[in-house]
Amino acid sequence: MKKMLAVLVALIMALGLCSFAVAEDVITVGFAQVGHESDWRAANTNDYQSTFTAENGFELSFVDADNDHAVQLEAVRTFIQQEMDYIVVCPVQEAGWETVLGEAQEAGIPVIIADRSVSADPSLYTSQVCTNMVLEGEAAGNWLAENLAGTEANILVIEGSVGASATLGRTEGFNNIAKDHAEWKVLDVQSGDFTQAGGQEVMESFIKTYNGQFNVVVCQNDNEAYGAMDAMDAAGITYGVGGDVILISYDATHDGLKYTLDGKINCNVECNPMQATTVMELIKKIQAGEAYDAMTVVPDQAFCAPGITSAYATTLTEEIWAARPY
Ligand code: GZL
Repeated sequence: MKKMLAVLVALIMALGLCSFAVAEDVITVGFAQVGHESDWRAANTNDYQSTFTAENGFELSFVDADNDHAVQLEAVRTFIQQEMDYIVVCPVQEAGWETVLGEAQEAGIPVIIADRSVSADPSLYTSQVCTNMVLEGEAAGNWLAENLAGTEANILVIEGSVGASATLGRTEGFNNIAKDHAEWKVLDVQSGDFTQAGGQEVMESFIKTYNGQFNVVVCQNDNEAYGAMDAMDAAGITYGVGGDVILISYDATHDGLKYTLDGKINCNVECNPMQATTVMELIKKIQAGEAYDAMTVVPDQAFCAPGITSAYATTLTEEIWAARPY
């Protein structure tokens, strides 16, 4: 009896130690997300929450900053106090990161900047995983130049959130192409804050001022494009393939590409939100003391509506759309 009891105790101890050992091995990650402003953001958040799981050896502490830079800074400071193993930030805005990144560095916590960029010196953070927003803007500009083939363009731009690298990069890239086209005129630029409500509000305001004067609308994400479509529908303005207005969008989300497939959006430039696995592999390399890249760029592509052939965008088909990962 005593022998059986001893074996039982040893077994419980072993299991106990085992679970303690597992607890020791969990990597804690503090994740300060931009917010919940768009379908793209939802896909990005879902990707992190389904990647940084206990099964994969992680414990994810998630903060939705609701597009507020101050909330995001506070979240990072909390992660520092909680002594997270790693901190991942999708920065609401480029500016204002030097101090808190210095605090994380002082605390010896690696910080990975993901999705968007910060203007702080790269020596202040460990690594970056992102897409190339300037190339995304140039892809939209090149597709438009190809599609217009020298004809005039009077362009309205609904930008993303003010100060976000996605906004700054897409605008820079598009203007890199626009500057070579004297036949193009950008009539106005306003921020729609990457939301559908913002896109609709700005488009309604544009229609009041520029109705009948514009033939291109560039929305810096799909949700803004949905809002712009609602506003143009209400004003009886036709857009898309065969419409009076060429509509360009970014993100190439599931619904954004459905509108592209249906010819409502002429060109949709992808920005890949599925970045969590890349971030996880990076963390594993750092954890194992292996070499890692200072920057990893997640590849993008552009799509255009059926019936449009392009050297700068893939003509969308039902099959391509059905096979998309998000
Ligand atoms: C781009 C990302 C942008 C998306 C928007 O990398 O930061 O923020 O284009 C999202 O949909 O709100």
